[in-house]
Amino acid sequence: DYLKEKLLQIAIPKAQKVRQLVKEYGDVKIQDVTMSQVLTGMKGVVSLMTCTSKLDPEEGIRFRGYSIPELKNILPKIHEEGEPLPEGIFYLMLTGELPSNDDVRYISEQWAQRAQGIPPHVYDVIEALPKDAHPMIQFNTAILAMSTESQFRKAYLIGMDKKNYWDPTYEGVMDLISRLPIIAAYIYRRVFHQGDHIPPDPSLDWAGNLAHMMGHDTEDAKRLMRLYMLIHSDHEGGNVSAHATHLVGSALSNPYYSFSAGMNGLAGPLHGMANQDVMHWINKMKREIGTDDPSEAQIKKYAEETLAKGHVIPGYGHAVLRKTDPRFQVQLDFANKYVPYAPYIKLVNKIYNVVPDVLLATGKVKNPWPNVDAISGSLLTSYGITEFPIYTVLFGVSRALGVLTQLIWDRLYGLPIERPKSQNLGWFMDKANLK
Ligand code: CMX
Repeated sequence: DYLKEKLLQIAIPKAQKVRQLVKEYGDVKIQDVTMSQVLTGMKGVVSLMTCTSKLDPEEGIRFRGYSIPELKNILPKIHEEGEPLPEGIFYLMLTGELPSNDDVRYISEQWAQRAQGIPPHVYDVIEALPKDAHPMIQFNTAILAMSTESQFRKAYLIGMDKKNYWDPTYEGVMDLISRLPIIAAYIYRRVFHQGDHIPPDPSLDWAGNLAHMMGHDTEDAKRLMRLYMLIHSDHEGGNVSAHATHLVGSALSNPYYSFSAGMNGLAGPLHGMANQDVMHWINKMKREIGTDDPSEAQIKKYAEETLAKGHVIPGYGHAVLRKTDPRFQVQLDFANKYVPYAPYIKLVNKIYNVVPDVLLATGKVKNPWPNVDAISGSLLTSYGITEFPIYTVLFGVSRALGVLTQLIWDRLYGLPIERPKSQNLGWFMDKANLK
């Protein structure tokens, strides 16, 4: 596997640097941490090392230094006019280098081949769940069921040298990523299409195949799926899905356990489930107002009522971003280009015109702008993928690319178990001299 050899060559000097930093510069102070940072979700506390991507509050995400608009131009595509292949961003996050067409083809082929190894019991486990179990429950259960295939545990028990842990991690990650589209499509067809399954087409790319297996086999749907898989793939290391994957991986849990932990976090409404909740919020608004095409004044009132009830407006706000999410913008540009008259896209535009001011008026929301989830469901719906509960699963398939790449790097760096210190309320009160 030339990719593995290349990765090791890149990683050896970097791992040495990490060891050197710990040994020779371990006492260098990097930050002061305040009471409020700890008590409000550790925002801004630098406590993780993640190399796959970096999030700037104003500019948004960069993957190994490249923004989304840049990647749209430089990553390999199937068609000139099409979207980059997610295989390319995986290669970039893994190696730190831009892939050639051959590199992308190699990964496509690797994944197509490895995808064939899903053990039959995984389908039995999915089938044992009620059809109306949320697709994220089915997805995560399948991920855990697939961990019977983990090579990491076997290698660990045999007594592998810890320097080599990255190797079975890499193998598990490649297997797992290759299989996620099949699992996601299986769940989709099981729940929403009477179990009428569509076999993979090994000649297709990873994201194109997902659209194909879901039954959305047009070139347009495949193009959308490539974009979706590209932009959801990573968002730095501190978000819940990335951090949970990293944390559980630090106990040397295998890639399946680690990714499953991340997916449990993605299923929360403040994180990945927001893409489904946005659609519920929009549809409830249409029902309550009694029209499919509410005015901006009506949307404003509905948004204010949402806040008055003590609910969040899904799809808006962010723990780090302080501007419109470029992942929102790139989807809006895509929608305005290909499906400008789609009713849900028109609604997304109208909501964007009024909700930021409603949130700003609260005086407490730090970021009133839309995030990735404010539009992704409306875009999928406009392409006929109308079953909202599958949206977070699609997010999860994509998120695997970043968090699992970082997991390989965690093992290449030889990072130890994560164990921050906790204190009780009394300790914090003492620090503040509060009785
Ligand atoms: N609607 C209503 N209130 C909001 C809000 C929103 N969209 N965004 C923030 N707030 C509120 C917070 O709930 C908090 O209220 P309290 O002080 O009463 O607890 C206050 O504003 C300050 O919060 P913040 O510092 O601006 O935001 P946080 O970092 O705490 O939370 C996030 C970030 C994303 C959880 C929050 O903006 C939110 O709940 N948004 C809606 C859910 C959503 O879209 N999540 C998806 C994020 C992207 C992703 O991970 O997929």
